[in-house]
Amino acid sequence: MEFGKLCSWEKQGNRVVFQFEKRTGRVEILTPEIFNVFSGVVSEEHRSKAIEGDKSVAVDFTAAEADGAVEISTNAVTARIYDDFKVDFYKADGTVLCRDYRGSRKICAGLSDELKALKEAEGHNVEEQRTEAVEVVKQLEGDEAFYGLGDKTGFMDKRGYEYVMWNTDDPAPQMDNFKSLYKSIPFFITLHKNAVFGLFYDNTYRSCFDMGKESEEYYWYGAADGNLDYYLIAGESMPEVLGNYTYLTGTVPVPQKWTLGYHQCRWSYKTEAEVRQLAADFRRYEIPCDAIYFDIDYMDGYRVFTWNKDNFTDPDQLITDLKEQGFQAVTIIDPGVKKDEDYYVYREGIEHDYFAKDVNGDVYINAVWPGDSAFPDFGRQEVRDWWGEKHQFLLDKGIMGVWNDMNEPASFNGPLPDDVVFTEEDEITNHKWMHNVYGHNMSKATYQGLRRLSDKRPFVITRACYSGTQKYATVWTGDNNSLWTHLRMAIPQLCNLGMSGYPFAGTDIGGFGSDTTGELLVRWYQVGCFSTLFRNHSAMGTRRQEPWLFGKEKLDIIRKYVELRYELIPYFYDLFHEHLSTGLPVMRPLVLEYEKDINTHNMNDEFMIGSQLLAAPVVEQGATKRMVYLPAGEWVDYWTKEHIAGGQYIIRDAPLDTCPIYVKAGTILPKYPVEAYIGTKEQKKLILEVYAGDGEYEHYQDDGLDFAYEQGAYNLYRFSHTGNGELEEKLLHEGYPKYEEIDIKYIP
Ligand code: MIG
Repeated sequence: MEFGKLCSWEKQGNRVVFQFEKRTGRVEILTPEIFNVFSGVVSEEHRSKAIEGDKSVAVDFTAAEADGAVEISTNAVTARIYDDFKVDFYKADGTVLCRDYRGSRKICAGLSDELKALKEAEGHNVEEQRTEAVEVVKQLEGDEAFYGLGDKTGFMDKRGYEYVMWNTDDPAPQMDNFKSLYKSIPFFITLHKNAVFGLFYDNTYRSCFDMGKESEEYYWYGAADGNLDYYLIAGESMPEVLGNYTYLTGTVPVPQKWTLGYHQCRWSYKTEAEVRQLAADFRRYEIPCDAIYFDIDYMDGYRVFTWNKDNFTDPDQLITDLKEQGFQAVTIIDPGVKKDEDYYVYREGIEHDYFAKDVNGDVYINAVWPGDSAFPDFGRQEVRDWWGEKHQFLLDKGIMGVWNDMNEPASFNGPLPDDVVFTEEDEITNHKWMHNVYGHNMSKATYQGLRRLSDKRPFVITRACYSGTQKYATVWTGDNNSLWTHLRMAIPQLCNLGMSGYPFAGTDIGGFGSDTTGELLVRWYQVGCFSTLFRNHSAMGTRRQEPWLFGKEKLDIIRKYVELRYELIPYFYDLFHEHLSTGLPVMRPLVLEYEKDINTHNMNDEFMIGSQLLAAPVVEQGATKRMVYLPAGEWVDYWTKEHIAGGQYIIRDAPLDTCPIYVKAGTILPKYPVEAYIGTKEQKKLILEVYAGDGEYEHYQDDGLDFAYEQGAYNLYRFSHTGNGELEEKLLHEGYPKYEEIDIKYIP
């Protein structure tokens, strides 16, 4: 994209429009802290899937020429725009946020002479540049750390790595060198010594994020096509930046309470007898559990919205019985619709022209689980509406959640060609444009369908998504393996999802592919009980990994952590309520809470739950002790109740039954008594653990089920104490039956 010299500029409402020699560009001021940089290629206006509605507010800003640039200022941010549409951003006090790089990129800039010579010998032109249609190169000021970017492999700080946004289903073990996974969330937060900010590149084409791998001088973003369309998101702290990002792209609605319980999955529980046995085993071994999953084998020949009547003679009765025992059923739904003239979903899709086409105008067919299949063109509202209505079939059976898989979209006969015809609302376009939002549009269709057809809060889980899908679906990280490296990776992966607007997420506990061990499984539960989606899942052909299959000692430990999760459900629920107004995740990397403390900047094996609990799980085979970093402040060991000063590393015993957990002094921690399941019943008793110190806590209570809270059917309590164990209670909002009992436990 070449712009050339700046010829003229003018203010138009909340935009400043620039005429360069070769192209126009503009800067739009949405809020004092959110600036958009835009130049149209495929459209003159934004075509955002992530941002819904107009997010701009009335902002006072100035625009004037100064020192060879046009300077745009709000009370929080100054942008300076130069020739070639170079843009530099500063805080109001003049601190640099980020500046466009003025040199030209060199693919081998980061290589030693030796490596360059090697590359040349291999036939590479070492001076050659790999350029993209849309490219933004930012100068590295020196000490940047990068967070976010969704579900990418590796560690918390993404500095020095390169990633590709192209939703990908790759069954190989996902290691640090993987550039793309299932999700495309083109947003990251940059932290440097004096400032923090976010960049959100809202373009759905295949894109590259080089976070300072190619060079020590710059980091760059490039997209294969589409508009130059990105947001500089400022804020005084990481939480503020994240709050501004979720202001733009949305937050996760408060979920049904039972979804925060424990979920059991397997590819697949294949027969009615097997499912009944599973349910009975949970109650027999006294492992609390709220959800049982039906993977692809429940269907008739993998035809979505059908049921296999050979293996499940009476699914309606089965689901009713499960519900009576406190289990909610969740079914998988893939996007591929089997090409079969005798199958109603395929026939309807053909009749109404709902499927993607090839360039010749024929329905595009590729193979997935059902064999040859057609792909719904979810970019159109009428297709989403149709798909949504199809869920009546599942709701009639009492299904409480829908699990969307394979929606990258994955395909068995090679990838979908770039030119497969898809629609973006009213515009005919192609796979290249729509690939990364296929899962987004499918999740939206599912969410909206469930919302229309039922009064309950929709529970949708998706594997593929884009920025903004958090409004419609929970996510899991796809096909990990039963590897210690993957248990270790779960922490940065989930924390970075949280930093990308996805607080509701989980990994397959125990590992999906390959065989787990008892020790690995136990350690995985000790991480998983703190992840918001708490689900054990494993692949066909691998060793089974239900909690009771590894002997009594391990079963007892697993029960201890599942029970801990059930005690903490009101805390998790409160954190979702808090997320609504702040955008903050539930599971948090330490850096989000303590960004000024450099020890936290690339901490990959500890995390916070909210701002009050810190977990330091063991993620190394054989380890029975671990080093724990406690940030400044006073902490209480959750197990021994010993007080420990923060701002230091300590060594904690961590035999197999111990996941070190610390509570901030003064915490008021809400708990429920442990039960076999949360289900849809009312909680009558609240326990408050009050830790010595002083503190304040807001607790939210509603029916955990439907949307009555929108009409005020909820309670909001504020509890506070000043150290003597006396608790003060204030009801900030009353609209729901109060607890019959609040049990206060003072912990000195
Ligand atoms: O090609 O439905 O990630 O969770 O069990 C594999 C079968 C298809 C991939 C999902 C996994 C699920 C499996 N699916």
